[in-house]
Amino acid sequence: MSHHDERTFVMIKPDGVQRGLIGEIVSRFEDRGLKLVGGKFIRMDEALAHEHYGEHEGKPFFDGLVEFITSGPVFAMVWEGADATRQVRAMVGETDPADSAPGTIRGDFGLDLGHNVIHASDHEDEGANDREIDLFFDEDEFVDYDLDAAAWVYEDETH
Ligand code: D4T
Repeated sequence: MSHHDERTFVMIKPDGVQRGLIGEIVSRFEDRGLKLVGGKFIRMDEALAHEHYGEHEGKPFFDGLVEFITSGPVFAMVWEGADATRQVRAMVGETDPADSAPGTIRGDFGLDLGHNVIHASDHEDEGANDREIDLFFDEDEFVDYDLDAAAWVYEDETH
């Protein structure tokens, strides 16, 4: 079942947590048929924020971004499934909620680029998933189990 086990990193940002959207967002990924393999509710410190957003260091919005992402708890998760990285990014929408289609998470729950509710690893940046998963999770924090619903999500899974 190797093509069903692609892992992707997702994080509900402080605005999403404060607005009570954890349940709604988790439901969307569950409803899609993805499998939750790891999750943690944490407050990011500055060092972690700098590492996570290192590619943006020096840009005008960087300091505000670090301040925002460390301003309250985030809910970090790893989801698994076929083509998971690309599918999750499509469900998340564009970086700017104002450009995001209705039906996407940012298109349904955001209006402002600086408060875009959720982060998900970029499928066009090949190393992003592994890098971000490693940054937030240790290997022993993943839960190994069979998701029974997978037999009904995937045609080639056995019942
Ligand atoms: P993240 O990384 O948060 O999922 O967002 P994206 O992958 O969709 O977009 P990104 O890395 O380009 O931006 C990271 C983060 O910075 C905020 N931001 C971005 C901002 O406040 N002002 C800006 O001009 C840009 C480009 C929003 C997301």
